[in-house]
Amino acid sequence: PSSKTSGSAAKPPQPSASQLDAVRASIRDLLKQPNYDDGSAGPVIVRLAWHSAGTYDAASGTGGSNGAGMRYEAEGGDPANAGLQHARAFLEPIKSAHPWITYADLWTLAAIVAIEAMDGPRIPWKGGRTDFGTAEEDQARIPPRGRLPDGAKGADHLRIIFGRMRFNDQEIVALSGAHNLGRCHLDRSGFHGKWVNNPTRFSNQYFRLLLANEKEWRRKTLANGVEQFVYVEKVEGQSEGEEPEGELMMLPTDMSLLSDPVFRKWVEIYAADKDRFFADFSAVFAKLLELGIRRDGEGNVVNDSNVKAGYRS
Ligand code: DDH
Repeated sequence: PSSKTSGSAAKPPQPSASQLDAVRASIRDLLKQPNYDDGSAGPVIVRLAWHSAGTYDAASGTGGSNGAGMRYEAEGGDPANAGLQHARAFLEPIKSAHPWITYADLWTLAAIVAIEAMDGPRIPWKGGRTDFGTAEEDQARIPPRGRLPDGAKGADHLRIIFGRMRFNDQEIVALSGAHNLGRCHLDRSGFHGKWVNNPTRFSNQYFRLLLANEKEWRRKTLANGVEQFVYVEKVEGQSEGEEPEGELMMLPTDMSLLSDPVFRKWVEIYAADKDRFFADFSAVFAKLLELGIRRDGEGNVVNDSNVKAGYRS
């Protein structure tokens, strides 16, 4: 780490490779959760990291995974973040056992360890994020609510939300492939079900299912009035007045990847080429986790006010 800080700036000690490996091992150990969802904490932890980073606004330089602002009501209470308290609770024992790591680093590191443990690609990760405290200047850096995507919308909405983070069309589709993991919960988002048969194994199945070669996607209105799509046998005509039944689901935003021709091109590429998807996903997820984080030439994090942190992995 650089030593050109001006005296007062507190630098967290640089973790040794073995300290970081110990955190990685603790994360791998807690992924198996037989009594939770599909038996793994992995998917909800991935979503925690994504929502911590996905608040980034390139124009103002605000938001992003630095700070771990979701520990506070202002960000944690955003309805878009409903359910992510489970991910934070899963990780709490790791923070207690390895107090040197910041929450912001732990959440992002846990996601890439989880993705790899679920048969996904290796994803580069750098540490050095700091946690916002309760001081007014820190709290002022917590991003406003409403910056995360709304699953009920379409392609234009995706380009606005992800364009704000400076992601292009290819990156939007690659990122969306994270819906290979996990499920929707009625009591969190109001949507219901999982995207793929095995939601704890990372693959390109989501893209192959989207293209629906064997069955078809039908619009369904749930009892709560929320509209999603379900995967059903192809049948001639539509039975009147009855909602279709199907175990697998898509959000309206997922379906917009099919109806938009540029998005669709990438869906077809990723459905046909798992290695390409893994390589592109690894690159774009790493980029997501770095949004809003300023580093000096040596990779050390530079904060607005001063150089506070001083390490990288
Ligand atoms: Fe997502 N996502 N996501 N998502 N997401 C949900 C669950 C999970 C949208 C909406 C939802 C990404 C993009 C989008 C994961 C990862 C990622 C749920 C269900 C909704 C709704 C929440 C619940 O009820 O518990 C929308 C809209 C978008 C978009 O506009 C593209 C991205 C980019 C990622 C990522 O990680 C890169 C994961 C994992 C889950 C499963 C969570 C769980 O608890 O299981």
